Amino acid sequence: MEQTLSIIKPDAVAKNVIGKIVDRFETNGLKIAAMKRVQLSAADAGAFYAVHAQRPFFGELVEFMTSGPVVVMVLEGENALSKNRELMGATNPKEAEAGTIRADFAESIDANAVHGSDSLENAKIEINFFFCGREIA
Ligand code: IDP
Ligand code: MG
Repeated sequence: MEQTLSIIKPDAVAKNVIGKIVDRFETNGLKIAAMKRVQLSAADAGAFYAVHAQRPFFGELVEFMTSGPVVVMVLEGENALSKNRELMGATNPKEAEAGTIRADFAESIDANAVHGSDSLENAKIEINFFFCGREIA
């Protein structure tokens, strides 16, 4: 069984579509093994996205990710990581395939509704960033 980290970003939380996004995961065979709603500080968002620190959009990304609460989840299931990436769609919602979360709920390349881990190694790091052992069940 694979685990991956998902975040419902501030734009989607503000649109009140948490349930609709969670439904995509459950309908497609992923289990919500952990879930909480949190307000990230700039330090939190900067640490979480440290891999992007040198990218030109890093400042905007931190600003956006702290603009309102997010919902962080551990998704669990067979091929959970690639299944989640598939359900998310492309980073730029304008390029995302029809029926994906980003095509249906996102407006722009920065405010793109969801985050998903990009490798099993990063998934482990990202899950540990947000959750302790007893919160994953
Ligand atoms: P991903 O979320 O599809 O894995 P990444 O390349 O890892 O995409 O980028 C992380 C996040 O940074 C994106 O989800 C998006 O919010 C933001 N981002 C990526 N590229 C741009 C850009 O060109 N301008 C503004 N924000 C961007
Ligand atoms: Mg990424």
